[in-house]
Amino acid sequence: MEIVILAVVIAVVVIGALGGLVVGSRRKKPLPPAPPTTPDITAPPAEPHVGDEAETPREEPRRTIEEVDLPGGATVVEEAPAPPAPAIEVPEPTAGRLVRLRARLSRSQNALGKGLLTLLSREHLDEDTWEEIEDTLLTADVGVQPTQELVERLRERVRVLGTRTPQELRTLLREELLTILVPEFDRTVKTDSNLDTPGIVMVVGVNGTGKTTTTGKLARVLVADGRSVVLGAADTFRAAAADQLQTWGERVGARTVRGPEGGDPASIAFDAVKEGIEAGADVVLIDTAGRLHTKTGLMDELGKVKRVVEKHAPLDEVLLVLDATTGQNGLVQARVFAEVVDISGIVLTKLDGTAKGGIVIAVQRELGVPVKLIGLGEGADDLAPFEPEAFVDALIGD
Ligand SMILES: Nc1nc2c(ncn2[C@@H]2O[C@H](COP(=O)(O)OP(=O)(O)OP(=O)(O)O)[C@@H](O)[C@H]2O)c(=O)[nH]1
Ligand SMILES: [Mg+2]
Repeated sequence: MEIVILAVVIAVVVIGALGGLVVGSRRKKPLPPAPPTTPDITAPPAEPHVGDEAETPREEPRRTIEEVDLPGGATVVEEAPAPPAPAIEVPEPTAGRLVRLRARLSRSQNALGKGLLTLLSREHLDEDTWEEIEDTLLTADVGVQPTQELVERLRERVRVLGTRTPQELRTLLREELLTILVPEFDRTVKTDSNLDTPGIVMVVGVNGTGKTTTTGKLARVLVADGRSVVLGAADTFRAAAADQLQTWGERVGARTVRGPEGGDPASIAFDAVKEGIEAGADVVLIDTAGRLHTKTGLMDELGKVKRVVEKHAPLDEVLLVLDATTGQNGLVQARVFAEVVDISGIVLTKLDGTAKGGIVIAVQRELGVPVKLIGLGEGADDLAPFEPEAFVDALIGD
């Protein structure tokens, strides 16, 4: 009897324990790694499976420029499918940018204008004073030839003027600085092709001058103006270079054509233009690797990039990016680049960080090519069209 009771007790305990285990295991079983009861709201609607994930980016249709919502565009996306696509920025309009950024220019350049005005206001403009004026201009990298011309003209006009009020001197200096900046240069960045193909712009220069940044900023300017842009990452020295450009592009919805690290830059540039043509883009911007003008091999490579791209269509604009802080060495660079790729415009960067704004005058003189854009900071919209009048006003104040 006792054995029977014991057996029953054991049976009950065992069944209970088993039941518990079963329940316990039942409780555990419905908890797979990704519980269906708490759907991941960030997951794309297509519900990719673990194995699919690696494939997804490749399978996805690549984002094309047509999908970009241009400012003022007619299409408004009503549905809110929440794919975690990066928000596309709408860059600032370019009109009046130099005026907005003028404070930066005057901060760094004011010394030049103020210095000149102070010297010119001296009661006796003797030989020493004129020499000081010359030195001030030379220190600001205006260059020997333009400095001499400027001083000669000022001397002559001051002599003719006789008495001089501060206002007269200011007007005089303003006019002469403006003249030496050649205001009649056409400074529009040519991004329109006369053909059926997109406008093609190539950006060149020595290392670290701001080519990629400028290309990115320029893409923003174009997108803000309602143009569609394809970027070509023809800097294959470092994968990071293409990433850097692509990041700029993604911010405004421009796609980037890139190739393998160490690949042939000419073929990437060629592909970028091909892509631009196929996509019906308005402009293709080609960023190139920084190269020292003294390295003939690299300079030849740049010449090749140009020739290969021109199998599609002629380049509409070749922008040489010069770092304003490098001073006179920039002129030597400019000369060599101009020989190899026929520069059509100059971008002077980092003018926010130097008092040597005179390089604008010197470089235009040296190449006979206009400064078209100036960089006034690292911010995305810190690129301005170069306007001689606004520049001179920043130098000497209104
Ligand atoms: N202050 C200031 N910094 C600038 C300006 N333009 C570019 N830079 C900075 O200069 C540095 C170099 O810029 P990049 O655009 O990478 O130069 P890069 O010519 O493409 O360089 P490489 O491709 O290595 O030859 C970055 O830190 C930029 O933010 C400018 O106008 N003002
Ligand atoms: Mg670069």
